[in-house]
Formats: sequence, structure tokens, C-alpha cells
Amino acid sequence: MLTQAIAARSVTSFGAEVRAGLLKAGQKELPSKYLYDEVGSALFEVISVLPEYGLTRADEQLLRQHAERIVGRLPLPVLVAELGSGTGKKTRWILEALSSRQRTTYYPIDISRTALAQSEKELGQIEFVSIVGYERPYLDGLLAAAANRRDGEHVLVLFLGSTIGNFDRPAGEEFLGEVRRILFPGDALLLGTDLVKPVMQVIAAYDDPIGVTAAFNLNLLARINRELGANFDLERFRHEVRWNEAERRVEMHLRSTCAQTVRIPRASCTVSFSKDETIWTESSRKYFPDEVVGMATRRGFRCDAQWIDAEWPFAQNLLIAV
Ligand code: AVI
Repeated sequence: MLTQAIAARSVTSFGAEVRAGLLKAGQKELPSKYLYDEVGSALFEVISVLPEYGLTRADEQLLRQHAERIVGRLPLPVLVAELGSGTGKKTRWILEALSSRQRTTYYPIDISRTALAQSEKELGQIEFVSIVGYERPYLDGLLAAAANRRDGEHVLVLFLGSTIGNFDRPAGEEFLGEVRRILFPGDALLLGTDLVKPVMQVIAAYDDPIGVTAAFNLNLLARINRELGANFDLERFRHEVRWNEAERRVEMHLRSTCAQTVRIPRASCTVSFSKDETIWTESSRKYFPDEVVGMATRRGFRCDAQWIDAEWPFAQNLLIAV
């Protein structure tokens, strides 16, 4: 009964956001968080192993190579809270390094129950680690996890994979401030950020030759068809990737290849597209290393250390709350 009520509410907010984004004057938009239904999350897993998309590999490699050093710089004991746990694969390195020093409780926080179940499956066997998942939005989950701290215990927040890059630039910085407000001085945030790199390399990463990212993007329209009863014809939209130099972000769009009208019954709207009009579905910002330090400093952290991958410019930033 309760589950049904939650499901009904989430269709309503999905419908409301789709309606607002597609009826907006000027550039049409859809929130990127809706790319991740079950199909979208599975496609993202494939993206993360594509040769052209080095982000996930760099993120994991840095954690694998430096986990001992990262953990060695933390004030112990700590509990670990991860924002957007995903599959939990790369978190293993940090938890293994920590568990040789202390018994560790790990709180994965994700709105997807499937993601929480996956991370439990991936990490549940590590000795001296207990897992308590929170199926909640990031900040709600972090508040709940941090409330479990014992006297003298610190909090380590993991925000990996450059998910912060999918926020607007000011919103990303504001989010760091909100995380900081939940933490105490001496607590830590390990933040993964994808760095600026040659434009050709970025474009290839988001417009791969076998079309996995195109399918990931188009699945958003397929999802609107499935969940909101719409009649998007996927043959009439093309995946498009743009580099926005001024904002240093890669943008994903869906371009309408002809003039057309689409009905979305469960969002109570009909949307017209002119030929070549686009829906902006995602931004992925790329950072300079110093920019991350500046952002963190303005929001009440000091950057204790930064590790940068030699092959794919990506940084793990260890930020300590001051
Ligand atoms: C999850 N996020 C950091 C990915 C990114 O690179 O911005 C999502 C993604 N979109 C297309 N490819 C990957």
C-alpha cells in the first residue's frame, strides 16, 4: 500500500517536471536525473567500460592506487557515507583500506533501491564492514547517516564519479556548502571531479561510435513513453553532443529531425517541436584542479590532497571541513 502511494507520487513529479521542461519558453530541457531508470542505469554501466569514456576507469584507478594514502590522512575512527552509491564497485578499495584499521559502518545513500541492493551485494562480504543503506535523496540520507556518529567519531563522505559535474556550476558549489553544514570540523569529503581535457577527447566520450551514449540519451524519451503514455517516435530524434567552451561543459541534446507534435497524456500536455529544435538533457562540467580547491575553500573546506590520473585527467580531492 505504502509502496503504491510512493510510486503514484513519483509519476506525478516526473510528469510535472517533464511538462515544465518541455513547455518552457526557449530551450526545452529535461532533468538529467531521469536518465537513470533501470534501462538507463544499465546503459550507464556499459558507458563506463567504453574505451572512449575514461572517467569511471580513472576514478576507480585513483581509488585503487591511493586508498591506503587517502585513509592514512583521515582522522580515525570514521563512519563512511556515500552519496549516490551506484554499484559500489570502486568503494571497495576505500572500505578494504579502512577495515584493516577499524570496524567500519558504511552508509550508501541512493534513491534507487536497485543500486543499494547492488552495493550491498558487491561490498557485503568485506570483513569488519557493516552496511546500512538509505533509500533517500543525498542530503536527507547524509543527515541520517551522520546522526549515527558516536562520540569522537568522524564522518567521511564519498561523492565520486564527478556526479557534481552534472549540477549547474553554482548549484554544485552550493551543494558543497550544504554538505559542509551537515559535517563537523575535521570530517572529510572525498570528491571526484573530471578535469578539462582536449575537446575531441570529450566529444568522443559522450558520442561513442557504437551508440551506447545515444541509446542512454534516447532512453529518456522511451521512458516518457513507458511511464507517461507519450508517443515519442525515437526515429525522429537524434543524439547530439556539444562542447560549451564558456561554461567548460559538455551538453547532451536530443534533436528533432522534423517538425512534429508529441502527446504526453500522463503529463497532461502536447508538445510541438520545430525541425532541428533540441531538448537539453544533461550537462557534464569539466574542472581545472585549482578551481575545485577554490570552490571547496569558499564552502568551508580545506583541500588536504589531490590525486590526478596520468592518462585521463580526473582528480580525487580530499577535502577536510574547517
Ligand atoms: C554520471 N555522470 C558523471 C556521467 C557524466 O560523465 O557526466 C553521466 C554520463 N552521461 C553521458 N555519459 C556519461
